[in-house]
Amino acid sequence: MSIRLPRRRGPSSVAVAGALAVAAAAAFGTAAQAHTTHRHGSAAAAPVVKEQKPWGIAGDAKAVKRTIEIRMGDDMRFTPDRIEVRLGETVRLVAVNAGAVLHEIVIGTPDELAAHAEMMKQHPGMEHDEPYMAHVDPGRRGEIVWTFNRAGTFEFACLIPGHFDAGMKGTITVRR
Ligand SMILES: [Cu+2]
Repeated sequence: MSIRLPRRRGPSSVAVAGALAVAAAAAFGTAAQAHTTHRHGSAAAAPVVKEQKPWGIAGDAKAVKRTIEIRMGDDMRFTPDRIEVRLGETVRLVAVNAGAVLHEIVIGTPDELAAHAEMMKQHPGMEHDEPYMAHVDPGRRGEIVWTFNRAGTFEFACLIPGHFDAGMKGTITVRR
């Protein structure tokens, strides 16, 4: 398919300005969406953007071979608080909120999680949604489908102010 465009000697400033406006609008649209689409477990949400992270990449539900249920309680504990996966394994993490308050599970490196927790303290109303996290209302369950394609020791944590400091975290070991 070919589209004929009128010949130009160079990019007209109008065209450039227009392109920039479109790009800016797209960027703002994405940001706005990221801050309003918050509810997890709604599988009908926008398609997951697969971005490689040091702790893996968003997984395909079809590739899931194992489901691990993790209970979250108001005692600020995850049960189990240690999980082991094989390098390359795609796992469905089902976070069950057995408590009476909101909890979340976020996967990352220890440094990344600590920095994120600090940011949440400074911006208490902050809402975010990434394929490596799930926010779970009391009595509900949330899911993360994640491919652990990087070996190492990672963590999962609840970054809600107070919860992280109370030690609400666990360890994920990815073995070769
Ligand atoms: Cu929590």
